[in-house]
Amino acid sequence: MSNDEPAPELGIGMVGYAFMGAAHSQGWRTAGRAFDLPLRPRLAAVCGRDRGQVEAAAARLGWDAAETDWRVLVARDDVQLVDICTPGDSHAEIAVAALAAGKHVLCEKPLANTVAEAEAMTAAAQAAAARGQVAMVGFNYRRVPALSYARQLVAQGRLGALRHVRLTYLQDWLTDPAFPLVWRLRREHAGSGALGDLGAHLVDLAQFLTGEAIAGVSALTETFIKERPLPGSSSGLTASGGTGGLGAVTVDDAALFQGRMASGALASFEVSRLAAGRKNALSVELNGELGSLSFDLERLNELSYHDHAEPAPTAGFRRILVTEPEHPYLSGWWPPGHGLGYEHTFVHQARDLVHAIAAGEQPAPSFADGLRVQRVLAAVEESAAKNSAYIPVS
Ligand code: SOE
Repeated sequence: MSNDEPAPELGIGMVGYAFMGAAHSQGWRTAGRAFDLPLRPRLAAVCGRDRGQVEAAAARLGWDAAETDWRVLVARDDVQLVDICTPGDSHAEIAVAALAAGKHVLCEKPLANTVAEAEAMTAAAQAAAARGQVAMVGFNYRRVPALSYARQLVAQGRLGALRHVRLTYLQDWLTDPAFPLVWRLRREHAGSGALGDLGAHLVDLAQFLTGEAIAGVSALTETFIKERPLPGSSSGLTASGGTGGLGAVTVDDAALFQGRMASGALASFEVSRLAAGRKNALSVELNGELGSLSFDLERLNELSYHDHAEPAPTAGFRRILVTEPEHPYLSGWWPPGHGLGYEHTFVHQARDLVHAIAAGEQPAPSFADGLRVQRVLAAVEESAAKNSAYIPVS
């Protein structure tokens, strides 16, 4: 290809267009503008069940066409990658069919609602890899530059052996008992509650940042508000037109779990969607023999670093602004010091996936990584059901 020739197209077909669909659309639209990509993402078609709504979403989010049947979307010749942004109960069926049809797949987190589904998806992804296809899970927080940089520092040995890994993810959108029974509160659609929605991110981040597996867990989960108003219609975080009745909440509102990393470091996790005043508060702290790192998603351009070798009078956490061209992903953006936000994680996710496809390499996090997270989530639920018994993760 000469330098003047445009990069070949990569046709994207996306299923679902609510919050995550909008975030992924932003990623696909922007990745090729911020970064020099070997393939040009084309937003070929978006799919949803309601014709009027999916056409409106296509126009709003920048998709060339709209489909109402995901099987038709998967079969389209101009779709090479299927992006799954639906509730967890349809991930396995769509992903397995898309892989069988020869498509690359990006699937929103958590990979599935059960370990069995995640195993089937991982087997399908491994068979497809032999045919040159790739499959990735959308754990977007790996692509926050400060967290990506934190992983580099850990891998360089800057913290030495890890002792403690501490992660929390707190939101408050379910604090009001009048908040309706949206699909995220029903096990048959969401698999679990705060655990799968927020805890999946933490489990993935703990394993990503340390490069180690979680070896076992002991857990408590709680559903504080056991019934909620039935909505007329809902789409994840919003609902309208209630019927007046109440329905049972069949997932957890909050979960606490602790465990061991493979190296022996202790890990603790806390997730809730009833933490009044906390909006999207994801925090990470890693303590090692040589120092510590600390991160807060509400200040996502910053990473705090403590070097324990520094002399006591001036030692302490210092704030690194992760906004410089030397930091992960930053060279594609603004002049030094001009920060990024939540949406950029989806642009970075699209960028990394396009590079992997062009290079014929499997991207991370793979479906096998997603399966590992799923096994930890299952162990948390098993532990909670057995009075916090310690459950090893296979
Ligand atoms: C809702 O709790 C939610 O949108 C999660 O589903 C996302 O994964 C998280 O990034 C933000 O909060």
